[in-house]
Amino acid sequence: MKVVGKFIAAMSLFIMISGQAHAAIIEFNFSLSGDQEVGPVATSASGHAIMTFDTITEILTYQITITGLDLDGSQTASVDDDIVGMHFHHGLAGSNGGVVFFISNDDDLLIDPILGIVSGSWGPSDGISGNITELLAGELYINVHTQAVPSGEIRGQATRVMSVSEPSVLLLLMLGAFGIFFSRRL
Ligand SMILES: [Ca+2]
Ligand SMILES: [Ca+2]
Repeated sequence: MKVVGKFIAAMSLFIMISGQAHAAIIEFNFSLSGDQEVGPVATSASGHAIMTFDTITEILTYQITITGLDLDGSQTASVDDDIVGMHFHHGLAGSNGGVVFFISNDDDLLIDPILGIVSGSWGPSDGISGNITELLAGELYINVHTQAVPSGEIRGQATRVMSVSEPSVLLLLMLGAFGIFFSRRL
């Protein structure tokens, strides 16, 4: 039992250290396109999103660059390309889900219609708290709705960049597997 106690203590310490190592910035990098819509939309518009999530402050900072669409309705004469809504939705790739955050309502939203850049941050004050598990699991997507395609013209699944601290997760899994093996021998 002493050995088991020591092992549990060591595991606890490792998880604590590992947990601290994970109090970090998680990066997302993904594209938005018509073919990610359910069903696919034929469009020349596209987008790219770069986001970071701070695990301490729980603030998601996003920057979405969009080409081929009109962010403020004054960039082109046609109304077809006017963006009428941008949201984070909850749903896996290939399926539609409900809105979890209205980007247009973001309190610190910045829009540069000439460069086609939308940026802001979604944090606890914006109601991110109930969506963090889904965000980190890749279950959220950004949908850009236009006059021409109100259901969504381009879409992108929020996809994480493998962070540098991932190897410690692998190490933890290996240690866990070793622990199971070790405990069976006792
Ligand atoms: Ca327009
Ligand atoms: Ca905000």
